Amino acid sequence: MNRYTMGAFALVGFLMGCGSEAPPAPSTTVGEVVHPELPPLPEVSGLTPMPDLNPDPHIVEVDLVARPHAVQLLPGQATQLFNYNDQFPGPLLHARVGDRVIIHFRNDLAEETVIHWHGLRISDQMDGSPVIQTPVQPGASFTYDFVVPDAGTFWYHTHYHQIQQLEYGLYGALVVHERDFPVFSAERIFVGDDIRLRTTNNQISAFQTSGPDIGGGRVGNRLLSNGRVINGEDGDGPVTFTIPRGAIERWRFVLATNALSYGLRIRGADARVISTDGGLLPEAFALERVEIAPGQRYDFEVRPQADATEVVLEALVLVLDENDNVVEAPFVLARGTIEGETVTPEPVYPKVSLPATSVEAAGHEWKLSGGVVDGQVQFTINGVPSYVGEGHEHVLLETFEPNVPVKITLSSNVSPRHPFHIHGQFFQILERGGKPVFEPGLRDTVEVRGNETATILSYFENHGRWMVHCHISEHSENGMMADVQVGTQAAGHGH
Ligand SMILES: [Cu+2]
Repeated sequence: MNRYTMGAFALVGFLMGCGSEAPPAPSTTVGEVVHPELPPLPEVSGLTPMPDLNPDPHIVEVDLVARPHAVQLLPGQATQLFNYNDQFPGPLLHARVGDRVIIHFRNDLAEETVIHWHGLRISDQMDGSPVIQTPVQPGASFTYDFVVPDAGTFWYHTHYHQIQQLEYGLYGALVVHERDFPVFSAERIFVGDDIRLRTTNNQISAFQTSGPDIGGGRVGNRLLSNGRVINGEDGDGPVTFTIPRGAIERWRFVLATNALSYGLRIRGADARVISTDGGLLPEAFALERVEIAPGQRYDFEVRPQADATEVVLEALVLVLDENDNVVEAPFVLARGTIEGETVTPEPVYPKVSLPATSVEAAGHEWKLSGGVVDGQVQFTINGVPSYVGEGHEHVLLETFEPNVPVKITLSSNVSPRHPFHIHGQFFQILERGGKPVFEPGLRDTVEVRGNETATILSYFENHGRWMVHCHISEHSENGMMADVQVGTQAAGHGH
């Protein structure tokens, strides 16, 4: 992959411009609360979990600190990052659906920050919105405290000066297991990211305020898999492990890039998609590859093929070849060498049904656009730039009745793609360009491709004031971010 030069990603980036929870367990004695004996959560390999400080099996209580941290990404100088608990990616937050999660967060950065729990349908007070939560000052603490309502693969990340703080490494993965989770021979998690490093000293290169980085979002010159550099001969290479023949594994994948979308492919195994952003699917499906945009997640069921010697997880990424043509190149994120044998009972998936999609639903349109205003690139939703720079004021785009289905057509008349995220809610993707698509499962993020439309359906089940924005930080922080109100409950502004 060495022939793909630094800067190639950046240029290409610019050119391209309910749940799975089971019913509550029956109580054996009338009038008495009985906690059923729950099996311990399986290990999720790939990231170090946060130590749980609370002995109560239904409470996960952890310490989390954000601070500068140097990581040896490449030979030579260590790269100065911002990390959670001195880990890159941040430590794995691991819970079971219905658990109370308490995070004692301390900000040891020299700048303000907040944490967003991406995909969790919790209270808006705990969602990390800078409109609701006064950002945590340097040296200050904040306790996030919520019950996790849905099982799935989620993540947590800064929602403050996200262009820089996300690139600097303030993110981690969050796994919520189903109450009756399917049992696999192993579970693994992989977090994909990219980062732009100076070739001279391995430090994060300067942030641009105009040009391609803003137009299409900042794209790196290095690809990361669980914090390891995977491209270039000086990188660490993919995550490696062994996998026995006969294994049935669950692989979870989170894409934490600022702007870069991947194709994902698994070679050497029969792989099926079993879960999307919002948890397990009613029915798994096999595809040669799936597309994933910044912020989205997939879980795969992975069975090594009889004649294979390795199982490989690949990212398919657009790059420039030596003739400056845009081509797609595969990058190996993870490599499992097939070794030994095992017998794995068939995993038993809980029954999942999704909210109905063939329903009468009011149709709304959110127009995603952008242009240059007074020499400055500005992105808009329905013609209005909501959030620009330092002012944490969000336009209230819409008010929705809770539990009433709404169809929203996100239409883009500009060339860059917009992975659009709705906080605190799930939705399903119905159509692209007015035509039905097969993109099953609950989502909290949908990629709206350049000059295209995508139609989603949401029931807006979670009361509160919620951010809606492009997940390309360069777009959201230059205008493409607003709020919606669900129900009439006051959001209780922190300012
Ligand atoms: Cu965007």
